[in-house]
Amino acid sequence: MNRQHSVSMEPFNAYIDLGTGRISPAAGPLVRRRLSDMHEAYLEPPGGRDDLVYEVHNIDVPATADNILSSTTVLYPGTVHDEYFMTKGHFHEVRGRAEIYTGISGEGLLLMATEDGRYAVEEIRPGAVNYVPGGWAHRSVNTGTEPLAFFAAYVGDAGHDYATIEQRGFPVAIVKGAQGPELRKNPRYQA
Ligand code: M6P
Ligand code: ZN
Repeated sequence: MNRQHSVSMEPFNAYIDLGTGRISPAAGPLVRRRLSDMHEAYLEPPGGRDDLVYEVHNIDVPATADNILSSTTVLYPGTVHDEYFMTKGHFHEVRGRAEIYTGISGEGLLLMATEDGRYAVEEIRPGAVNYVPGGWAHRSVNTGTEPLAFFAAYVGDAGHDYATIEQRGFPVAIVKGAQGPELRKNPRYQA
C-alpha cells in the first residue's frame, strides 16, 4: 500500500538551558503561577503571601493526538507553613493519556494519585525519567533549596483537568520534617 500522510508542519528545534530549565528563545506561551492562583491547594492557606511558585515554558504545537506537547517547569524552592512549594496538579481530561517527565536540575518529588485514592511518590532529579501512566493525577513538589526544573512530554489531546483536584485534593501532602520530606494525610481529601 502506498498511503501518503499530508505533511502540515516543518521540523524545528527548541533549546533548554540545562542550568535553569528555561526554554529560549521562547517556543510557546509562558505560564506563571503564584500562590494566589492556588491558595486552596495547600493544607493551610498561605495568608497574604503571593510568591511566584512556578513557571511553565511551553513548546507550542497543535494540541492534537498526532502531536506530542512538551514543556519545562521551573518550580521555585519554598514552603507554605511546612508544605513544600508544588504545582497545582491535574488529571488528563482524556484519562488514559500518559506523560513522561525527566529531571533537569534541582531535586523534588512527583506525587501521583488515582481517582480511587491510591497514590505513589517518585523522585525527580537530573537523569530520572518518571513515567506517569494514564489515570494518575500528577503534581510536582520542590523538596530542595534550588529551583527544580524538569521536562514533560505528553500526547497532544490529553488536556488538563484541574477541577477534580481542586475539588478533592490529593490523598497526601508532602511536608518538611525534621529528617527531610514526609507524607502527611490530607484531612480534606475526598475519594
Ligand atoms: C508539567 C506538565 C504540564 C503542566 C506543568 C505544571 O510540565 O504536566 O502539562 O502544565 O507540569 O503543572 P500544572 O499544570 O498541574 O500546574
Ligand atoms: Zn499532565
